[in-house]
Amino acid sequence: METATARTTTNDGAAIAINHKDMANAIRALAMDAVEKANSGHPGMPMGMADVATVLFSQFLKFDPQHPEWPDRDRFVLSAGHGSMLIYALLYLTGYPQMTIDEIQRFRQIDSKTPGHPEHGHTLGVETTTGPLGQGVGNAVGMALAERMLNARHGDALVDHYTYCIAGDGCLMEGISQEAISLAGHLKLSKLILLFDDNHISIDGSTDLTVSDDQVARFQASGWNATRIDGHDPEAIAKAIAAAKKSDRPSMIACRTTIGFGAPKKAGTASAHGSPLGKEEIAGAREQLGWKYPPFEVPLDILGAWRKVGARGQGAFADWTQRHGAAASRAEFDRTQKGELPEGFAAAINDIKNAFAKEAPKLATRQSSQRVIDGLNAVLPELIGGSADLTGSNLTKAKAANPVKPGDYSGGYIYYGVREHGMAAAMNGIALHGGFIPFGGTFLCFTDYARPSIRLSALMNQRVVYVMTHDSIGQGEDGPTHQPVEHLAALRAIPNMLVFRPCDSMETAECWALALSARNQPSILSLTRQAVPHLRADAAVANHCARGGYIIRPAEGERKATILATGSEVSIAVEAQALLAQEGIGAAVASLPCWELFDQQSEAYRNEVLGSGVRVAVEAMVSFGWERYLGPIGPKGGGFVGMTGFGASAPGPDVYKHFNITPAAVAEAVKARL
Ligand SMILES: Cc1ncc(C[n+]2csc(CCOP(=O)(O)OP(=O)(O)O)c2C)c(N)n1
Ligand SMILES: [Mg+2]
Repeated sequence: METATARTTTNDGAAIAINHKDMANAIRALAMDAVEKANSGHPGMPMGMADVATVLFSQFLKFDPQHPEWPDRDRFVLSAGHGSMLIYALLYLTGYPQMTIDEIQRFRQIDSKTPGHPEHGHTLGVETTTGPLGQGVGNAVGMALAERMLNARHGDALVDHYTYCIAGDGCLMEGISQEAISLAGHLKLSKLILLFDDNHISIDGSTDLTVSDDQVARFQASGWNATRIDGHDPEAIAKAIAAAKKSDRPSMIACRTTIGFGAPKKAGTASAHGSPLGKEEIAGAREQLGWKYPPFEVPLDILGAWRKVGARGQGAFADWTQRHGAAASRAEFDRTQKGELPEGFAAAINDIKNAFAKEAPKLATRQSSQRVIDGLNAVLPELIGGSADLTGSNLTKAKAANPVKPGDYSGGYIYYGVREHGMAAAMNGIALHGGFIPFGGTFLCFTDYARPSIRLSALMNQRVVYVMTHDSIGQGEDGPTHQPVEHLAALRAIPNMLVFRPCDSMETAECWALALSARNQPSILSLTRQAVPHLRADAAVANHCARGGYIIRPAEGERKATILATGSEVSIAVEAQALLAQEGIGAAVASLPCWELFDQQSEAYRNEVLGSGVRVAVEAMVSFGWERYLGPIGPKGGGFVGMTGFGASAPGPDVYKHFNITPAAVAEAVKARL
């Protein structure tokens, strides 16, 4: 490898010469030493991509370690999250105050800032949690789109930055990458630059074993600008990035690299991928790289050069701060950056609820949701809707919302196409970027297609709202492929996720309000295709759903039983209550639109809602999870009326009858236990 000299500029614009090779080797040494000390981790990728990262950070990336949350910073996404030591080394070297050499030495240990894979919200400077391969590519697309959308609202003075993403062979093999790449190409996200770690190696060995794609041609086919370079040649890297920045399309740079670059025996092989190199190999690498220093020691001149790189952004940050101070839209910009809801939000929700209370409409909850979306459109401009090609079914588009188009990002509605996984990952990116609250629709059944990203919304504490309609066998004719039965249980199992299943228009408005108010949590809104009766007779003000569950119909006379239900089955419970009342049996109906919120209530409140008598639940899903409220389910235990297997194709009401999810069945289940 040549000893190239990269040029960078200091804060005051003076050019300084720094030794590229030493700077890149500092990354390599920290990566191999940290993995060795932890006796666990992935040295190969950081060692291979050290040259690319050094050029990117020292010459291009706009960032300021003192202000890691600067809204107009360039975003750097390490999609190949197993190479976490790459970003940790960069954060340390460029001087993020939190990332000390101690933290590098505590790589992969409890409570360190250097967990096995980069975790957003845990380590400053980590823009998104990566590790599940391909996710970062989808996040980067969302970030690049958010940048353009925010730019359309606030102009170049406040928003004008790039999104860089490092992705490996694995990321590009994952299906999600195709959805993301295709969407980015279509939308012409020209400020998105993907650096492909083209090292021909993954865990099983050479990528020849598994993939023959021409990646450059593949990206070009999706409307990207794509080139191939030597990923160890700093000048080629710099030239390619500079060209990419000028492109009118998103850019992919295939950087041909050697995994574990510098390791005498393991370089270029899968054995450099995911385990410590070992003492002998590390000693050999030190020699080969010309790195004479002990573990975790970066000599002052090299560290100093890196710290100058870290200081490069100070001037740009100061300039931005001035522009921000003078910006006409500053208040709105700051509010949406903080993620605060506007003053008019509560009033808008109340208006919607008042209208529902007055009309008492018999609507599908997806239709009620459409009314909420329309009602919030003017008040909540940061709300960015979308659907994975089911706009007319999910009813996610506000009538007044304009679509986001290639080159025109002023709209508030994204036609994601049939790309559920890509949509969810992009929504994570939009939420992470800041300035917006994304929501997107598909059928509840197809949360499976987006689940890995949904899980990451929860893990990253991101406010992403999943509008999931056609939420049961009530969907009808499309049959069991389209009828969710296990999905609510699976979604309720995700920590930090709010799963809402409102029963009527009033609850739909309340659940939307709760989802939007949950600053650090994603939400699922599980909504019906079919019309449901209006059940809530009360005036609008109190949000009953805020407690997750409540008595929607008290028992007439002595309360011998409680019927628990969610969503479309609450009306079945109410009918069952009437059947029981005819026989003099008092039963209360509890609506449980959000288990997670209900479980946070006091034991006394929960006991009051659940009742001390017979408990029977009705939900057109499998019973999995209901034991927590019913105790053991069985003839002598709690009753459950719902699904035990997959659904069937027929008109919705017929399917309910076929599976015996009826008021009579619920009433029978109560009586059998009295
Ligand atoms: C979705 C997903 N599947 C599997 C893995 C396990 N895994 C981690 S790295 C890796 C190989 C990735 O190959 P590549 O991106 O080429 O990384 P390199 O070996 O070049 O560092 C695999 C299969 C993962 N992290 N995420
Ligand atoms: Mg690879």
